[in-house]
Amino acid sequence: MFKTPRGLRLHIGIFGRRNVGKSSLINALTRQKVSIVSDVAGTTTDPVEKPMELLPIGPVVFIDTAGVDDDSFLGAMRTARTRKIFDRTDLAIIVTTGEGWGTFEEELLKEFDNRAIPFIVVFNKSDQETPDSNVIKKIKGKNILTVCTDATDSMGLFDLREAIIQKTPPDIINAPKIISDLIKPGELVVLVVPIDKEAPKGRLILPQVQTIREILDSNAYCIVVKENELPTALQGLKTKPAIVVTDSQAFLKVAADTPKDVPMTSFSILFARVKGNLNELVLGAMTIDKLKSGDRVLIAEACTHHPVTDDIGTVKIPRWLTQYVGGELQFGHAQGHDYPDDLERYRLIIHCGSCMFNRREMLSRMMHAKRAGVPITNYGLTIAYTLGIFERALEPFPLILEMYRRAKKRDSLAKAPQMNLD
Ligand SMILES: Nc1nc2c(ncn2[C@@H]2O[C@H](COP(=O)(O)OP(=O)(O)OP(=O)(O)O)[C@@H](O)[C@H]2O)c(=O)[nH]1
Ligand code: SF4
Ligand SMILES: [Mg+2]
Repeated sequence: MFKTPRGLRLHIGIFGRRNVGKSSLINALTRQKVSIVSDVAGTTTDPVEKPMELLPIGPVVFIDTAGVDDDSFLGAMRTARTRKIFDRTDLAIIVTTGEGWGTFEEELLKEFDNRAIPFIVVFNKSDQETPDSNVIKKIKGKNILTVCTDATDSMGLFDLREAIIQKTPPDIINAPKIISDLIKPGELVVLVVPIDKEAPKGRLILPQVQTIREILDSNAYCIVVKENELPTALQGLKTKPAIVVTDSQAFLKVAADTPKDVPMTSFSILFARVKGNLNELVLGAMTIDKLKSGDRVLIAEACTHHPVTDDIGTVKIPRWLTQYVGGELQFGHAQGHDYPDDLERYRLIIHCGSCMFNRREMLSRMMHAKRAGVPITNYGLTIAYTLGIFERALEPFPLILEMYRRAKKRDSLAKAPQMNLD
């Protein structure tokens, strides 16, 4: 059966103290025994993910978490893991019981408020405990949506589903466009896909497939070529393409082979708009000019594959960056959902296109970077910058190009020696 990739699903995280019935709720919502339920506090130790279709929202993934109030050593490790789930939660469900509301739940509210994550409060075990009326009054005063459930008897689940639909963030329903705002119906797009050692066997990767799908949805059409076939393919065309999109590893060759009047960019720059914030990532790339020998650079990749020879994250980007800076840099690497807590150590973070992540996880990473005062950019922008084709790669986005030019001007004015007016 066809499965929607996780990066495109609404991530619903279920949080709360131990034993309040988080796992029982997930099992009741999905009508499956996804998580082990027991009356022993601390039963769920590792996050459990359950993808399902929740109409009318569509594909979602429920994430069951370990109880967060455990203060033993092992509990602290669980807590750290559960915290990481905050980073990818689009919608949170805080589970408590009638008599269980306390400072811990208030802390969860604060955390979600700070992160602008919408949430619902569920009073579970309502067959045993009635929520304290003062607590209900206080929560409702804050305009928080509450639901009472009995997970053992599936009571209140209809209300909970309704609440989830009501609280689903609109950017999930109206996800940012990959390419459809850059093309018109009937136009042609040329996609350049190198088939090298990193290419998976027998298939294309997700960003390429999603881009093709959106071109088709826009009633436009595309051709897909390897970088060496691009000149022949362009020569054979009767119509000029609306845009050429390349894997950023072939950027330099594709920039040279694409006529100057045809806009050109990379998949990872297109995805910076979908998964993160292109403006900020463009400004982040400007830090490359400020890097000095000895600076630490973090390279973060959402995939957890073993590096291949000439791997983009571990070999190519470090090599291009070192050549550009003209001195040795210190590189740190993060893979999958792991992301260092001590970001302050780094001068710059360079992230992959994060097609495997949901948008929230990339935005959370950008938020952590901002809080630590560390600029962040992505692979495609870094490659374009170090190869001297940054402006060319931003031409399809005139407003962002304009913003970049203004920021560059400000930087060079700040660097210029001040005139002595005495
Ligand atoms: N009476 C009643 N019991 C419930 C309800 N929901 C869960 N339980 C029981 O409460 C106990 C704990 O349920 P779990 O679903 O394992 O709780 P949890 O929050 O996942 O617990 P941890 O994984 O330890 O954090 C089990 O014995 C459940 O059968 C409910 O609505 N009513
Ligand atoms: S490394 Fe990043 S951009 Fe590349 S396929 Fe994996 S998640 Fe997607
Ligand atoms: Mg559990």
